[in-house]
Amino acid sequence: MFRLYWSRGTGAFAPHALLAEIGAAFELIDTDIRAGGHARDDYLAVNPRGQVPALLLPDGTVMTESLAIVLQLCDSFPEAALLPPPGSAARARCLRWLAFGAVDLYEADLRSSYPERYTDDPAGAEAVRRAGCRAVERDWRLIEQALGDTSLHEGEGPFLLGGRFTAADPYLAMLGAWHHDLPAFLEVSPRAARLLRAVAERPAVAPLWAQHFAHKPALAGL
Ligand SMILES: N[C@@H](CCC(=O)N[C@@H](CS)C(=O)NCC(=O)O)C(=O)O
Repeated sequence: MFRLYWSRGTGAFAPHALLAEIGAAFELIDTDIRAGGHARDDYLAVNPRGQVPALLLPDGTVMTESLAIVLQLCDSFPEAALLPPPGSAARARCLRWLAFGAVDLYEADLRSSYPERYTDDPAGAEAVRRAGCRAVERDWRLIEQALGDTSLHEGEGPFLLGGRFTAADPYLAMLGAWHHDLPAFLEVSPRAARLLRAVAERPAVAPLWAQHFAHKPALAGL
């Protein structure tokens, strides 16, 4: 049994969505970051960095880092085919945009959400936040372009690989749901909006999409 330490609307969404897609047995452990659950000693013993998500594998191994968790789940359930075969161009595209999301865009989101952590000058926090928002917007322009590249597409469809759902899709959709200006973002990014909608509507994901993001009115009209 997997144990996912989660909090609503956080980086726990991507592993949560994949566990649901796979149909794996898992238990959710609420680590509500709004209530400081990530800073409690019992959680710091799991992830000393005090961030969610964390995943306890069935053998008791602790994993942190959303990207690593996603890749571990893909490897552990090859029959779910959540990534194309190793070495393929299609897998390369998924890995490229997963890493871009986890390393560049996630970090830009954190700068816009926690600007005070990125400067020791309290007066500079607002400028850090604005720069983080600009980086988020720049990164989404690149993803919007990538979603329009149909050279590797398997059929018409909304996902990074066209009609084929992969682990990259819930990861990117999660990052999209965090955008600091959702109405404007969805307006100027029709392909991203379509991706978010398609992920949100997947039968296995829909209930947990609501668990994570129902509090965001701008996502209601996807
Ligand atoms: N690199 C980490 C980042 C995790 C992260 O920053 N999680 C946020 C929620 S999305 C968090 O725990 N924030 C609480 C805090 O940093 O105090 C990952 O990909 O898992």
